[in-house]
This record gives sequence, structure tokens and C-alpha cells, in this order.
Amino acid sequence: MFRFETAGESHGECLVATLTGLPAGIPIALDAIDHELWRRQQGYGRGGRMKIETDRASVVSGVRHGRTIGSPIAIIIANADWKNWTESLPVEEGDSAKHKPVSRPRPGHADLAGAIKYDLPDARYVLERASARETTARVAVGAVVKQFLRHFGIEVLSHVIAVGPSRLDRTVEWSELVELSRRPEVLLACVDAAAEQEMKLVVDEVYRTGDTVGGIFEVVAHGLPPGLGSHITWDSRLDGKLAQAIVSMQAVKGVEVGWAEEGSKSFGSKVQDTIHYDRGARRFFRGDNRAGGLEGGMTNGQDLRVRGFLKPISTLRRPLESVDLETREPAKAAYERSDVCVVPAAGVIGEAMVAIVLGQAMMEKFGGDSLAETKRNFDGYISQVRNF
Ligand code: EPS
Repeated sequence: MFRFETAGESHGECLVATLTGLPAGIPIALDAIDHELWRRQQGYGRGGRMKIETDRASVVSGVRHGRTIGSPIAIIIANADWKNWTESLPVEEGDSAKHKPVSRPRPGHADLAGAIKYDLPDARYVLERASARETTARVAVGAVVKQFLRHFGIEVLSHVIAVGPSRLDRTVEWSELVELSRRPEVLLACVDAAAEQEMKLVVDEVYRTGDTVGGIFEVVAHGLPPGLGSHITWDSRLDGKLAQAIVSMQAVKGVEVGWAEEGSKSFGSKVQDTIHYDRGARRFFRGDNRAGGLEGGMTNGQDLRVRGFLKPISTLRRPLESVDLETREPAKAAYERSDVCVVPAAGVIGEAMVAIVLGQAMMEKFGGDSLAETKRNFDGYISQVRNF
């Protein structure tokens, strides 16, 4: 039942999202959706497009009088840039002389594979949909799901761990992420000011050299109950669903749950999180959280920690070698205005994707057509867990 979908092209009229399967009765603050959209637009290294857009969500169905009503939620986000593209990307036939073909595919982008697959003469339509502009719709949906999760004490935030070779090498506490999320200005979304300045130098360098840079973001979900997801089948394991959600993001080439890379280089005795019991509080706790909050594909009640590895954006001011689709002659790849670093924005998109996966897992486990019903089911399970 719980599903979401997006539509829309980078320079088309708008982006569209639908979200189906949330219960009725969830209070929805529209400014909270717009705040997430604002967060996605921030970060040192963004390009000219972010100066054109001020993303705002227009909720056109599924929310009335400030609450969800159980029907599909539809959200539209207008592209301010559309006014500059009405003649080059018309819905009708239009004047072909006004089209803006992209005939020199960018290495690393969807351009070439997409043009071949869809049998298109150039990559224009491919990049229109492949563009990370689409993630605006994901973030709007994630912002709605976050408001649902909050009723169960679940919060999702992110931060930047690395920009290119510059990396923060320590565990970051939840309280630091809360503080970071309240900063009025987003530079590189790193909790450590000195590390953030180093990351900024890396971005300055790629600005200078006409290059781009990737990095690593971490999404943390706090306040989770144990038992979301399941070990019983390959496709009910939550780590698999999270991995798909994160790798589906533009420019993400890898995902890590907890200490994946470190763990692979270490030994069992150093990697597993020991189990302890607090008799006073009548609860189990762990010696550490290297598992990233997931064991056997289930949440274990610890913070969920998922990392996304971003390659550098493929649109380079100093373009790489490519081939002209028309002449088949060697040519420099196409260049259109672009970002040079998007790691903080990717963190915000990662939050949305994690929130959506968690929202789906919550609805799968607890069901309910009204928030009150879902809460009753949730509270019953939580008291079962307490009495285990
Ligand atoms: C983006 C909007 C796009 C790009 C970027 C993400 O706008 P434009 O193509 O008009 O500059 O800035 O997309 C890409 C990096 C890409 O390769 O397509 C956004 O809203 O995040």
C-alpha cells in the first residue's frame, strides 16, 4: 500500500510527487516541507540554478484542514526556470529550431546510455529526467513522512563526513546533528568547524580548476523501535531496502550501513556490538553501534546509520573526451551550468529516502487507517517489547 512516485523534468513546468498509504489524521505543517526544500538547495558548491529557484511545495490533494485524510497526497513544486524553457521544451510539437539538443554526452551522466536505450537523437530528454532536480520531489515526500514518524518519536537527520579527500574521522553524536540542523546557514554540513573549513578548501580548488568533487554523507535515524524489517526473507530485510533507496539517488555509487568498510578490514571480536542488560531500566543495550542499528535486516533500537558515497558530478566546466552523436567525431562533452559539490544536499535527500523507507516499514508493521489506530498498534508493540 505505502508507495511514492515522482514525475517532472529539470526544466519542465514543475515536479510532481504522490504518496499513498499514510493514515488519516497526521497534522501536516506546510512550512516544514518548505524548510526541507530550502535545506536541499543549500551548501557550498551549488551552481547557478539554485539562484533561480526558491522551491515551495504546493500540496494539491490528500491534506485538508492541516491533516492527512488517508487519500493519496499529491505535491507540486514549480520550476521557476521553466519560463526560460517554454520554447525549447514545449509539450506540443513547437519549433524544432528552438530545441536545445545535447549531442555530446557527458561521461558519467545518463546521457549516452539513455539516448541509446530510448532511441533518441540526442541526450536532452534523458538529462531532463536524470537530473538531480527530481530529488526536490523526493524531499517533499520525505518531509511529509518525517512528520508522520515524529509521532512515534523517530527523527532523521544527516551530516557530511567527507568532501573529496577531506574527511571527518570520528563518530558524531545525535545532539551534534540536532545542533547542525538548526544552523541558519549551511556551508558543508559538517559538525566540526575545522574539518568543514578543510572541505571548503577542496571545493574552492575544484572551482578554480573547472572540476567537480564528491564525498560521503551519513543519515542517522534516532528513536527507532527494535524490529522494523525482518530477517525472514531477502526482500523484507531493511538494510536491502535502505541500500536501494540510497543508491537510487543521482551520483551515489555506494552505500554503507554502520561500519561496513572498517568492519571488513577488522576482526569479529572488534566489530560486533556486545549485548548488555540494564536491570533498573529493564532494557537491553549495546557496547557500541558498529552495526549501524541493523542486525539481521531488522532495527535493533540503536540509531540507524547509513552512509552514501557520491561520485563527483559529471558536468565539468573543463569537459572530458566524448563523441559527437551526430558526426561520431571526437568532441569535448557538453557543458551546461552545474554544481561542483552537492554532498550537503545529498545528505538532505538521503534523509528523505531513509524517512520514506522507515515510514513504509512502520506502516507494514503497524498498519492502521488513522493515526490513532497506528499509534494504538505501535503502543501495544512497545509495551510488549518492554515486557519481553
Ligand atoms: C539540480 C538542478 C539542476 C542541476 C543539478 C541539480 O539544474 P540545472 O541543470 O538547470 O543547472 O543544477 O543537476 C545535476 C547535477 C545534473 O547533473 O543534472 C537541483 O535542483 O538539485
